[in-house]
Amino acid sequence: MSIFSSQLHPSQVNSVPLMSSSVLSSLLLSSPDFSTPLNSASLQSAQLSSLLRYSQVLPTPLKSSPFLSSQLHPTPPQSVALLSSQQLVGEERSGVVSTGLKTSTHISRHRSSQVFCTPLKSVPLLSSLLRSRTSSMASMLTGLKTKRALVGSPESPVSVMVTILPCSPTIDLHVLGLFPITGEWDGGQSLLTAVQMAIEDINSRDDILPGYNLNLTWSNSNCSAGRGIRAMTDNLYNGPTRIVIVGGACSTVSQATSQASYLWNLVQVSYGSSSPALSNKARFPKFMRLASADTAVTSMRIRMFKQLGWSRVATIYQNYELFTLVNDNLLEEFSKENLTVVTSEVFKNSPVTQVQRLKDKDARIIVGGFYPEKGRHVLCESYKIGLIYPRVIWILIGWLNVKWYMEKDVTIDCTPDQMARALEGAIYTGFLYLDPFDTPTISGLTPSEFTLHHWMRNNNKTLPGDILASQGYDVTWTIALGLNATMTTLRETGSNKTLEDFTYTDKALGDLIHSHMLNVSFQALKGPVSFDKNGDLIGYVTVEQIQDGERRMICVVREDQEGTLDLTLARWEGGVPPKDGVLTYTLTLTLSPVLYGFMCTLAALGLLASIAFLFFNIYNRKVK
Ligand code: ABU
Repeated sequence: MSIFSSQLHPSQVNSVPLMSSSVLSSLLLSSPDFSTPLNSASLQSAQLSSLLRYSQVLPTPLKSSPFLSSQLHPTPPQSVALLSSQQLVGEERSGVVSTGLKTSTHISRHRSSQVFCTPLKSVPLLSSLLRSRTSSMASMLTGLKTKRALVGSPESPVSVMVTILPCSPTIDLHVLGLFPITGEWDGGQSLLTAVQMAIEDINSRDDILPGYNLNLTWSNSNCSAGRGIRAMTDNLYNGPTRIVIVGGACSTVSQATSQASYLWNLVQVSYGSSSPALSNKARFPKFMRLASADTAVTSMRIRMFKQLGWSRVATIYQNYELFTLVNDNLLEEFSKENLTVVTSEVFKNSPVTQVQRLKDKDARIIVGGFYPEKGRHVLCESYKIGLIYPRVIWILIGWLNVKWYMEKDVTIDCTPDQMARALEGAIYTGFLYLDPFDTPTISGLTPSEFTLHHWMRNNNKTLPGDILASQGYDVTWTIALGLNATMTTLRETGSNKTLEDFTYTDKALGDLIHSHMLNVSFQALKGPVSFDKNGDLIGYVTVEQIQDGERRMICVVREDQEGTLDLTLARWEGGVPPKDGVLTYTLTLTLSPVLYGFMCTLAALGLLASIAFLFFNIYNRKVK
């Protein structure tokens, strides 16, 4: 079974068949001269079986390649891909290939290294260089396109990309990336890898941007508007002309930078910013995103509240436009649906007072809007004053990192266990980031293959931003397809301009790129992707719940789909959803008429007796 056709969780990777370095090595060393194309005669049976073993870990299209199916290569190969084991463990071998040839970054478990592409005349040089290394490993796979594969031992698998590239000089198209590696939300750590993976895959394709090479330079935006602006301008004033900006992730950064980037004539495509404000084309004319605005979950939230019998809801949110706009939208919809807003608390720095007010107002269902850093403070304070499950259910946005509440934070004094207790039962409403049907994408990679390779690429670690890493990959394909379509139009219309002619002042070419980007539609990791007139994505929304400390999917619906949500997978203490407040009962107690009449008669007789005794006492007052 091919690992590419199976649904593997990264932790299962050790159980799949792997191509050992010795297999690759034998392939290299068995060919005395790499200028001689491989043919059936030069392949020993052991090598054939090695190749066939390798084919077991290759995706189906590779298995059916002429080379593997017939063991004959009909025409002399034009280029080869060479990997060395030293590269896989990180030794630099740059400079091996003469300049002017296309090289492409290749991934390893340990660090990036290079797959060199070279015409056959250069191969003997490379071959001897590789042979001089004791543990060298190389592959010569002719007639094959670039594919990801797993090599190494089962205990220590390495994700590699084997590449056969056209060996003609290519022109760099420079893309500027803005990633929050640190800051209030640091998801750029994971997204950067996803973008780099997509760039490698795109550069290895000869049908996307032929003759061009996408080249990413990136900066840490620190999830801060100021740092983002600084990073963008530094890059735009220095170095080569950038043709597009990828990012930011944090809306604070995207809003600040995209109010300026269009003045450089640049299209900016975000892989994560979800502020509703960013749909405003008057403010952000050339901004697009693969993320939906967070207001897209409002209707689903309200349907869910009604289904669960919750009509008293409180909100608490951080003072950023991203959260205030979502809160305003929610309150507006609440009033239309006659739902009660117990209180709506906003905070900038410390949320202590606001959390206490939630308790004073007996808030039970609380919608929170915050970045993880401030969110941890809210949760810790809530725990301290007893706002925890099952008394309280938090309703949060889905893009928060899976374990955001347990990330190391010296500014709070709650333990991870206490934080987990406070968040148990919480509901996340968010967006679908990976196609649940595992449909192969335009790159040939399926969502499960992406998850596996991305996880390995990050040294088998879970990183902040993992949850939406697929959007980094998809956004890069959006950019490549948009540029590819622009290139085609320029050629078909006989324009004397090319993509590399782009300048920060060429409005016509800038607008052409923008319009082609908006028209992009393709099968992405998150499913079919297309954009509305505002450059926003139309996607799927999800409900998840924290059950026993784990985030579990409850249901998925299209953003614009009406109707009842299937919440049967939600779990509650006692089997029923908690109440949204203290229950107030009005009881009317009635007496039976007979008892009432009897009591009234007794009362009247008592009254008459009292009056009679009064008169008796007055009348006899002088009697001694
Ligand atoms: N999607 C993660 C970051 C959210 C935002 O700042 O828009």
